[in-house]
Amino acid sequence: MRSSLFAVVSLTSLLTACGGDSNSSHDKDSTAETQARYDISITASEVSDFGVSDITATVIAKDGSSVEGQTITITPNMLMTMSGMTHGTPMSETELTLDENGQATTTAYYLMPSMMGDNKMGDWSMNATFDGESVTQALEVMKAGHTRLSGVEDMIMKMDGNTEERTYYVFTRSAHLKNDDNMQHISLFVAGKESMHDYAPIFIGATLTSGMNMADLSITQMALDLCLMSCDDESNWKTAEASVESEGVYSTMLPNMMETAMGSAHIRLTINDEAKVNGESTIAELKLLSDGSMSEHGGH
Ligand SMILES: [Cu+2]
Repeated sequence: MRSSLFAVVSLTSLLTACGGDSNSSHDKDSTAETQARYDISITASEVSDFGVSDITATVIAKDGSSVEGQTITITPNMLMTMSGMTHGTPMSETELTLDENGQATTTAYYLMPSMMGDNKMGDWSMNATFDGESVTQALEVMKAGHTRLSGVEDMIMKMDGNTEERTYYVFTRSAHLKNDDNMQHISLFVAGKESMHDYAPIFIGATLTSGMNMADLSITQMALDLCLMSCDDESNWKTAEASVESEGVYSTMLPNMMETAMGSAHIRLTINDEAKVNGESTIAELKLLSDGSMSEHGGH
């Protein structure tokens, strides 16, 4: 079964997530080369049905010295085939601390797949910069998907000097059925747009910096609510809990969706007491179960 809802969500993100500013300050050398002092490499886990992949960077100093505790910067980039524009994508972290093996791992939440059906959308790459040296690794992103909600008074500055309602993106990390309680354990990630190249995890204590008139948005209240059915009844809404380990990650439990034959939930997002909107509504649909429809974006 194919989900028409998800097709709409994906198309919306294609048209609007990537149609904005084109001027990027992102002009790194795109060749994967390593200069004298370090071997830097990037590996990615398989991209999930919802466009989530772990990215691991490894730095080896050629003189054998330790790089533990030093910072590496990871920058995602998509070069759009049609427009030639570039944009980034939400990441759990972009400034990472290397461990004793010279490794650090972050998570990418992709806004778009490389291919949609037979149509090439663009080329994804991941850049790692460490101590003045950098490597860019091309990546295939076979699947992507998210739900968008927008600010109302919550506006950001664009590069052309205009403003736009800030966009928030909700990604499905996982939705596992645990048979001991017959509940679907849901894990989500929420990011907010700062610019085409900067997307920040959303959590209480975060400060967004690209507000209108350079005003910061310090997040002091945030609620991500989910409801599976009978959502006119407020008691059927549940507020997801923030992870203590990972910024922007939220989890909750919902009734077994296999039994309810529903692959998506209704969601609401409130930040600093402003309900984010989906057109006229404050409720959006978030796909939680993969029905295989995303694999059509595979291409090869
Ligand atoms: Cu794109």
